[in-house]
Amino acid sequence: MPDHHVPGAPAPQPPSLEEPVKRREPLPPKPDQTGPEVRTASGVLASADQAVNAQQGKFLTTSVGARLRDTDHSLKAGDRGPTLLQDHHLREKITHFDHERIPERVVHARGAGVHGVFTGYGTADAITCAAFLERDVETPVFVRFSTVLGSRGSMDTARDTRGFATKFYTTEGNFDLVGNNMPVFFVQDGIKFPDIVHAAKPHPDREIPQAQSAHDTFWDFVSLHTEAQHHTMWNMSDRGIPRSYRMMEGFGVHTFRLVNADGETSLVKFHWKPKLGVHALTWEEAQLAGGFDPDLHRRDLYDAIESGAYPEWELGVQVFPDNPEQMFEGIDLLDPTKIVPEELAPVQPIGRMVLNRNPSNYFAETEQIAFHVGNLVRGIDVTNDPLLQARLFSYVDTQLTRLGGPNFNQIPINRPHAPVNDMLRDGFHQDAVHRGVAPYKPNSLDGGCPFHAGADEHAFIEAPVEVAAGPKTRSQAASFDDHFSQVRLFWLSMTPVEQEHIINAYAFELGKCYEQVIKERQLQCLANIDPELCAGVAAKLGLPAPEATQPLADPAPSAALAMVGETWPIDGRLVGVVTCPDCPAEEIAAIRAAVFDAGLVPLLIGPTGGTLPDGTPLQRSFDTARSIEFDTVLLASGIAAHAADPQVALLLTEVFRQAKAIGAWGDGTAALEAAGLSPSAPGIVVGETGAQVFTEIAGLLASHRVWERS
Ligand code: HDE
Repeated sequence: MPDHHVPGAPAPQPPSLEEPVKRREPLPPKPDQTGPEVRTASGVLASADQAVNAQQGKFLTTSVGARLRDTDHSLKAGDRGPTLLQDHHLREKITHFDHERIPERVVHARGAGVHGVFTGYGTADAITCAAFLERDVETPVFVRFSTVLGSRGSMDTARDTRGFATKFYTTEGNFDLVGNNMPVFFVQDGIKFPDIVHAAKPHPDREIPQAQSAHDTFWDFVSLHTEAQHHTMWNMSDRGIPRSYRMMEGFGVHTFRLVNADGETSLVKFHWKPKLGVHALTWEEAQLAGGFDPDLHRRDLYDAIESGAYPEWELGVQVFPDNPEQMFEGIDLLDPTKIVPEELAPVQPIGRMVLNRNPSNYFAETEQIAFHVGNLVRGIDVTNDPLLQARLFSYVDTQLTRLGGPNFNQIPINRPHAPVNDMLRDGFHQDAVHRGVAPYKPNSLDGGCPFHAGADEHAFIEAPVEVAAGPKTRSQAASFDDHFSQVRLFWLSMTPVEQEHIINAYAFELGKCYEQVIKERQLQCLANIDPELCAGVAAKLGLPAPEATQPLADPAPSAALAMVGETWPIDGRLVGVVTCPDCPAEEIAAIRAAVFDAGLVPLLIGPTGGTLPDGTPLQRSFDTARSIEFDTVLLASGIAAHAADPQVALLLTEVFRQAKAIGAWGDGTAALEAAGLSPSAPGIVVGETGAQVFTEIAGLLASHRVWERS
């Protein structure tokens, strides 16, 4: 016996009589105790190198590291005999496979996530003490973009709202900004969320249609529950079919409460502003992509990052005084179906986000990330918005089923970059190896650890705002009752081409409904928004346009809502170059170099796959190229022999119809003629050399489309 102590002391040190209050690090384990060596879930010693989380070693092994000789044949009684139950490798392999899937998200199931970094500008110091917003503080982030309605395998380009959820791994804990690409929501109160989602998801009997709102149950609900009309019009606008995740705004939707170092509060709405501007697909592109490239948006995001065209956003806030009414210029800040036009409250930039790393494993990162609107940091708090309040409950709850238990924040992608000492214990998939015996407070056995943090020790602040007393009630403020004036504001803020797209979208979606009465009911809603809108949709449906049943509001349009009319950077845009073995090699090399140098990506399209005679690889053949993936198409000199190829004509007519620029030099113009396109049409650039044509095309791309053609 090395010493004579009596075994069984519960802790490494005898406890004090009084509760310990002196701050100290957690106690070490008892001398006889040691946890397992710290290893990752993949059996490798933990280190700063991310590779340790990946599987290791040259040999195929079982999940507990035994090397395997053969994984191609099960263990049988003779080579024609039955499989033996003792084949533990077969059983492990099949059993694990049988359980590879987890429930997909009940909404936002389809998504794409990437890593990046956020840098604070320090411009928010006066309104919040959040450390990550301080000047030049860099914070790692993971952003997941998503559609709402479709299943995990659905198409990226369905007409839908897009999720825009950002996890900031700050030094004060994780802050999740779980927003959308539209600033308003369908319902004002979280208790209606299951209703709108049940209405918008596929019909429960036949489970169709997938990933879209063009069906009876959606329009049944939104035409009856008219507070949904505002969000519905955003969905019918071009915002519902983004060109790219890189070209979307993001919105926190709700009003949040910020708290500064002096405890003063202000109300804010969060906005993400994309460096590349806000751009959409055409409806034709969106539908074609559903078949030709259902992964268009995730491919675009990953490819842009891989090619070094890092997507960027500025985070900004609209700031409002925290008055007891929580109103601003007559707009109820707690009503998530309302915006505050930027002309009334400008968006003030507070930081910049650059997305610069793709995930290495979709499941581990994008699928297992768990966002929660309650993941707040010091200086950022919630308001009483009744939609936000329900979300505070929902986001933890849903992970219990989806991620299989209460320890989902220990999954690597969810782990904070701040020390955790939460006294939460055990449960399925517990990954931490806790020490100590006293996961309770107050304790003396663990030396009193962990301790409460003081106000000067970065403790989270619940702003001590007044809560107005009142009777318990299932009702809402009268200011929530206006369901139409801001929908009209949005409609009046659109340019004519955007208005035309909105009319077409309503007509398409309602045209897909079976029930006449639902179309009529929605037309009545449109009449209460705008007579021209209503008449336009009614004409396409072949129905009479009803009169408004209430006076139309007279809001001032907000130019900030329109997507057309400015020019933007064009980094990462895709340039299709139609070429063939007869094209002069030096010209193809020159145009590729010019496109790359401008920060865009050239994709060479040839009559077949393979390479050009000088070995330059072709990325697409006439069979595999389709209009949707190119922002512009160039016709190289030398393609005359292929000018009449029907696939080239199809490509050009689609690109032309989609109002995208087309360029041609030398005898490349023969393909224009064969496709019946006039070289003098708007947005068609013809020139002597590829470089000359490309320079002009780049200018056109900055406006996204050749609008006069649409
Ligand atoms: Fe969500 N929402 N939501 N939502 N939401 C989820 O959480 C919910 C709402 C949003 O990429 C779920 O982890 C309720 C508004 C995004 O992982 C779930 C209500 C906004 C994502 C949930 C809302 C959002 C979600 C499903 C009404 C924009 C994807 C899986 C009270 C501001 C996050 C999950 C990701 C996901 C509930 C309303 C955005 C079930 C109850 C408003 C971007 O918890």
